[in-house]
Amino acid sequence: MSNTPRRIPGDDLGRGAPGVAARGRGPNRQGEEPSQHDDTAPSAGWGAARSVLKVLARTREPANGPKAVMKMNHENGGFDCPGCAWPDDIKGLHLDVCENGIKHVTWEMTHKKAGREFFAAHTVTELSGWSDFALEDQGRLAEPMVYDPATDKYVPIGWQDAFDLVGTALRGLASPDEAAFYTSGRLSNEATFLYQLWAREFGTNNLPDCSNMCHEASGRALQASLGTGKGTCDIKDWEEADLLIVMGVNAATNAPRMLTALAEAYRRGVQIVHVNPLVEAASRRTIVPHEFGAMAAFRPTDTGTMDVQVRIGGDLALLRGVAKAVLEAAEDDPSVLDREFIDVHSAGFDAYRELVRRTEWADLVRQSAIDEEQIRKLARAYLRSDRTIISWCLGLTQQDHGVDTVREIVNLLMLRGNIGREGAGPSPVRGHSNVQGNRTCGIDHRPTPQFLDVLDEVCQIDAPRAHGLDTVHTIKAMGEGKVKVFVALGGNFALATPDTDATDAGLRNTELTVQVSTKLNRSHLAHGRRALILPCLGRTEHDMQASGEQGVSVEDGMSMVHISYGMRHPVSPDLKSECAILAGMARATLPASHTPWESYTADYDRIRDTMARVLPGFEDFNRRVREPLGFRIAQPARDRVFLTASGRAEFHESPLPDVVPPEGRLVLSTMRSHDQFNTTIYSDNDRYRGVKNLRTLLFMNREDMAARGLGELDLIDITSHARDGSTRSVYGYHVVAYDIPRGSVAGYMPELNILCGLGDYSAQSDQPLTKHQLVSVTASG
Ligand SMILES: Nc1nc2c(c(=O)[nH]1)N[C@H]1C(S)=C(S)[C@@H](COP(=O)(O)OP(=O)(O)OC[C@H]3O[C@@H](n4cnc5c(=O)[nH]c(N)nc54)[C@H](O)[C@@H]3O)O[C@H]1N2
Ligand SMILES: Nc1nc2c(c(=O)[nH]1)N[C@H]1C(S)=C(S)[C@@H](COP(=O)(O)OP(=O)(O)OC[C@H]3O[C@@H](n4cnc5c(=O)[nH]c(N)nc54)[C@H](O)[C@@H]3O)O[C@H]1N2
Ligand SMILES: [Mo]
Repeated sequence: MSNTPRRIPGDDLGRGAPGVAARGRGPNRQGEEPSQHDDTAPSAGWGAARSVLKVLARTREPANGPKAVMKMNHENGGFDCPGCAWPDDIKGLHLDVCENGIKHVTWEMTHKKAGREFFAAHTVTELSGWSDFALEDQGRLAEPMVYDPATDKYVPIGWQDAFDLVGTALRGLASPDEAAFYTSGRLSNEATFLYQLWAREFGTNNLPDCSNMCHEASGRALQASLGTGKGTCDIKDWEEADLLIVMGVNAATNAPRMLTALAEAYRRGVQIVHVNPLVEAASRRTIVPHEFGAMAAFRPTDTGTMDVQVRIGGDLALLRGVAKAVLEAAEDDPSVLDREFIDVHSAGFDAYRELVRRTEWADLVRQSAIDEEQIRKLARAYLRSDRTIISWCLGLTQQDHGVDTVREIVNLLMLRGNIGREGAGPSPVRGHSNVQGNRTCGIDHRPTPQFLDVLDEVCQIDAPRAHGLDTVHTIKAMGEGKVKVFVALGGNFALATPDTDATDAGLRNTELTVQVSTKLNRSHLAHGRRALILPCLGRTEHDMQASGEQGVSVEDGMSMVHISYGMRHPVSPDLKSECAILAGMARATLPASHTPWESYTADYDRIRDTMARVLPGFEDFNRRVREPLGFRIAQPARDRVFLTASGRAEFHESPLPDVVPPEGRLVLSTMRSHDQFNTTIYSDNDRYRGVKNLRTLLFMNREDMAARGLGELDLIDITSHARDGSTRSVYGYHVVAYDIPRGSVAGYMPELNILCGLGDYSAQSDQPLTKHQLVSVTASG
């Protein structure tokens, strides 16, 4: 094993930056022509500045915006960026922020308000015709509203009346399982704990959440392989690794602060490999996000990384190919394997080795779309490395075989003992800023009996043991009339979920929908027979309760828990905190409850005291959460303690999935543009991919275009072919030539969710297959 990390020359596997030659054709949603622009060129720093300034101007926050930015992700007294879950810089950077975090925060900080006058002026039917951009652009929701069927408008309602309406509806159900309680990954740990306590004390585990669409596969795989649902790395490991393999993530857009880690790694000469059907911006340029203050200094550099352009769904085959090359090398030189790790800490190695031996190179090449020599080159990089981190996001998880792929990551890492030591391990890139904390604090439709036993004992409740509904099955149950009350703490269920039409029909089929939100969105318009909009404080706003100002805690993607305080006056006096709203609804539902809902609301330290008794790793929560940078939840797997049935890390033998599309079909992956946060669209541009004023597009390989007689920006219709034989179509999209493997195409969520049939979800994770839809494409007739 070499101790000197070597850098792989950039031109090894990369195939050049993507080029988009866009000619204007047809107006887009905002009435402008789609066009090409040059912000993909290495002066993108100014593009970022322009993009941020536009958002600041639109939210009328040019003065307060920068002040808020200075307080983001600060170790003392700041608030946690509500954007992504990348950890804060442990060296206490003065400006640990990024372009997209700034957009996200200023979006929440707008002074514009959608109050009673707004709702009096528009029927729900009229609003349903508005664009999603226009809905959120009305500003912050300002007071509780209830739907009035007589006028088809939302009208004001007092907070207590709203709580009573929820309580009466829930108590009127034949069974608590006729209600579902959705969470988006923004909810604080304290609100999360109250939410699941309310649902379970009421009597159901129907707790669908955005993880069901996001990293459910990672959680299940890591749990099975390592006995932990989370990654084992922390940010220090990222600083010590000598090989970083980054799979299925668009880091420059979706975890921009990861670029700081990548830039530092690059400077240290670390090998960086990006595995992605698209060559994304992070592999081409290193833009250090916290240098936002000196925008002109944004440093576009050639990162000199290796790009492996795998076909959509081909990651498992690629990983297995690397494992095959490693095991072949071990035949000559057994020391390339970490025998000690394998013998002492793992189980199942011999069966795995035999499976890999039996798998033919030809199949691995065909399924990954990467030739054998390229796979061997990646394997050589792995063999040269002493400390490897493999990181991944949605490109791997939103697949039929997402669990198997993540388990294959662990298999590969284990071969060379890259688990539970410094600078090495599996490191998923989590999504929403607190999506990991939501799971830690009890949002789980499949809770373990151990968790429920402790919850019952500490909180004196009798939680149900039966598993509840996840996101896909909640939609089905609403459609069948089995779920009659739908409560959402944040998020935009109507748009974020697959099969937009089925979700819409499901929501409309309920007795009551309750949306706790900050901004108007589609989920307020796709509502039940009765409907409530309950506006809450955002993370940037002061939260005053009876005992004084409150902070809430969050957990980042690397298990660090810290406290976050607001920094400005609430946009409206009629807002309540998420904890207060939850406590109000819970009391109205459970009038005789012994849970001290009112006392919890008065002082969140009391919620944390209870959490400290229920949640492993949260001992002494109130003190530790107030330490600078907070505390890290202990990770047994990091210390090679594996809480699996065998007490060892488990090798897994998964079959090689067939991901090659049949003749005439293509595989569609849906993803985010640079200017959106999930269902919130900031503009119709996708700067790093060189697209302007266009979202209804499909990125396609030139040869696949030629085979269909399509020219650049031609109008196309896309039809998806679901596994149950049903088809769904969108019309009048534009095809954009792109550097993407043949047979693979990509476009944007949430517009393309309409194509994702509700029945198309993974048997391994129940995740919707939003990165793997079989489609056919024809010129628009
Ligand atoms: N600015 C911003 N930040 C965000 C979000 C946002 O919307 N905007 N969303 C947050 C959330 S909730 C999440 S979960 C994360 C999502 O972060 P990402 O996972 O980066 O999200 P996507 O935009 O869906 O991009 C998926 C990436 O996977 C690649 N890909 C697609 N199919 C495959 C495949 O089969 N194999 C491989 N190897 N790659 C593939 C795509 O080309 C793309 O680069 O980001 C979080 N951060
Ligand atoms: N086709 C396709 N579909 C996907 C994906 C994909 O890659 N492809 N990705 C999936 C993934 S990874 C995810 S995480 C989901 C995202 O699904 P969600 O989390 O449901 O959607 P968001 O767009 O993040 O939710 C935005 C809304 O949250 C509300 N909000 C914002 N801040 C706050 C707050 O502080 N408190 C409260 N209560 N509300 C707030 C606002 O009203 C805003 O309109 O989408 C999934 N859907
Ligand atoms: Mo996510």
